[in-house]
Amino acid sequence: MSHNRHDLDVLVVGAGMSGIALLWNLRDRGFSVLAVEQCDQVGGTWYRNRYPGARCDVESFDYSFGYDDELQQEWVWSMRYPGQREILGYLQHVVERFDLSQHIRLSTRVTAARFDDATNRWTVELNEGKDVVHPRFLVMAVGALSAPKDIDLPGITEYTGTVYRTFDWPHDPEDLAGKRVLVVGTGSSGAQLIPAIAPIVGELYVGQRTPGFVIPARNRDLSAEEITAVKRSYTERRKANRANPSGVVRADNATATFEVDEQERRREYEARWEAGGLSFLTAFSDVMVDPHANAAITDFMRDKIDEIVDDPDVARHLKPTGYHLGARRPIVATDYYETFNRPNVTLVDLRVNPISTFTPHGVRLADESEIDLDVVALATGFDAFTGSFSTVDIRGIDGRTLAEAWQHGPVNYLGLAVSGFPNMFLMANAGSPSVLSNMATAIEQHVDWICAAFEHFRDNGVQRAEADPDAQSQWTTTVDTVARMTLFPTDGASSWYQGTNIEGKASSFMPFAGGLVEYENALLASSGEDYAGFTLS
Ligand code: NA7
Repeated sequence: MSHNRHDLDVLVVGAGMSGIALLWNLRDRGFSVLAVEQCDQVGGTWYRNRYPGARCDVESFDYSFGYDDELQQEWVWSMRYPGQREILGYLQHVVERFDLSQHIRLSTRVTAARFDDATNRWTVELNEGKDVVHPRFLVMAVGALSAPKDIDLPGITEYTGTVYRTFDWPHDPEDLAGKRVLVVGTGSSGAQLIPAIAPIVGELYVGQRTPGFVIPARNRDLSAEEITAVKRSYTERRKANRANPSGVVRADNATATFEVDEQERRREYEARWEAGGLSFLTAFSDVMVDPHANAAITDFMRDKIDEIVDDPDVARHLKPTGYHLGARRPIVATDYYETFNRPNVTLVDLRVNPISTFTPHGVRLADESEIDLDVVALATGFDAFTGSFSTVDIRGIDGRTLAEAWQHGPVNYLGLAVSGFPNMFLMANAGSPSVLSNMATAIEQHVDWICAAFEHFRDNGVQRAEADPDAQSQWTTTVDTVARMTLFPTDGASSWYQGTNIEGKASSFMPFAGGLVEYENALLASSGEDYAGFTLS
């Protein structure tokens, strides 16, 4: 597809879930729009993270688009939680069905982008300058979790066996049957991978540094009746999701933890543990704000670990301590704790016995013990939020780099725009609810706002929209203040929410913790006042 290089309205960077949604909606509003994607296929996160067990922790019905009723009526999800392949199939279907691929360039990386003060357009270099485009608007739909954390394991380059990473698991991995495998990392990715491969591999070693709080998913097939019932009221369901702080209707409990007695408390925890999924976190209204309430629910989880895991010593090492449930991303997985009862699974507590070095054939631990390995699988996480921006040389007014503007953290206005970088917008990343909510709903919210804003700009001849520095610093303070009202930023344990999982990264609580509803109010307060906080010209 060719674009006249100077009449491109919008360049969308990334064709994952957010890029596809934005491209589709802008195209339908008559904008000339191009999406570029560095991978050779669309799907972003759901194309790359194809490790065994990869699955979303938001239910299928809600982790999808509501823009087209025929689509949501016709598409059939198979399970309560969608697996990676099914989500990818869905996104590919959307691209095909709505004829979007003619607006997408695959295997195309944005390597540099510079704002041109004279023309109020961006000059964007694709694939190291092999091509250049000049869009009016640049929208970074690059994903909050798309840049992997650098490998920081001693001696890993000495190791001669296979190394896989969850974030770009190969298309044709070797058969793991009977192999000796070490998984490093027990966040969401590790906790999904571990139970998925344990029944296949010969020996599985789980290298755990910080134990996570793992909530059972209780995944299952969806029944025809359930599917029909949801489809009958899909529009209302989407509306209700949008009106919920987490972007999805969950069985929130308005009662506080200590308003009920011990027995009632246990009953509530138990019911939610059995139901599975993230509504466990909303068992009581104060779980994420009152440390005592949080301690009560985590005591329940530690008891569950004791109940499930046969070996008391293994159970002890699996129990998280020293940080609050929710302060690090809560994990939803299937048969996680049960997996440690398998005879071929060994927990290696890296806090007690750290990796001394990898060797050509395996790994040596601090106690001098050696483990021979065929495969090392790294589930070591991401340089969240800012990581996907740091590989692009983005320059705003006077050539100032985004890296410089963000040296103390990803400051922005409303999670949408950065002062000094006119006509650049962010999709579902730092400064907005993004990862703290159902991403599909967060994306929809941003798509709506950006589409309406661009239409307003088009109708009013606005060629340049820039966040005001004051509005930006106020929003940055708001993001910080709101986070401090919760237990999110309270803990010593490293968390990608705060950048503390990456050595040397500026630490700040990056997503907006106030929920989608408060956030929507802030968005409307700006757009309703002729885009207050932006200078339009
Ligand atoms: P996470 O949640 O950041 O988990 C990464 C894990 O890897 C975590 O357990 C880390 O331990 C561990 N890790 C990282 N580096 C090391 C080293 N050097 N040695 C040992 N262990 C290490 O990433 P995920 O991919 O699991 O999940 C990211 C999000 O994707 C998830 O929350 C969903 O939203 C989807 P640590 O905690 O640092 O002690």
